Amino acid sequence: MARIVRITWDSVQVSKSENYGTFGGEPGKSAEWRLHFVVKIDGEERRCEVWEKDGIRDNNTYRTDRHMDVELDGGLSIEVTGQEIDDFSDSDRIPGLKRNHPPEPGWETGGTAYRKSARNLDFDYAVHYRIQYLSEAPP
Ligand SMILES: [Ca+2]
Ligand SMILES: [Ca+2]
Repeated sequence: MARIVRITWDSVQVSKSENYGTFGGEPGKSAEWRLHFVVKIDGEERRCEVWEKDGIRDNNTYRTDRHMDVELDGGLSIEVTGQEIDDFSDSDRIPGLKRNHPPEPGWETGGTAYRKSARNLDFDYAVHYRIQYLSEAPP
């Protein structure tokens, strides 16, 4: 029986939430974000949750506070993809991120915290998350 790991998505730290302005930019000063938090084993999706929030502004951190438990019966990786929602045109793609996670000693002792960022001309953000074992190591 493989061990169970918990991936806790703590927060999204937004440095640049959109390109605002009159010429083809987002109206106003805040944006509508939708992120997909994905956990994969051996490249196959095991868990996915959507986090949606309006009123996303530059230089703010937003709590996401959700977790996913998966059986670690292969190589763990995380992935985030997203869109910024627009009512009168196609939504904008928020740059995604992905990272492979070979097991680390810190997973045994309360978990290891990670930060992974992504950016392009219009968006810049980092996702903070933790990984820990929920079940004991086999004897
Ligand atoms: Ca937009
Ligand atoms: Ca928008």
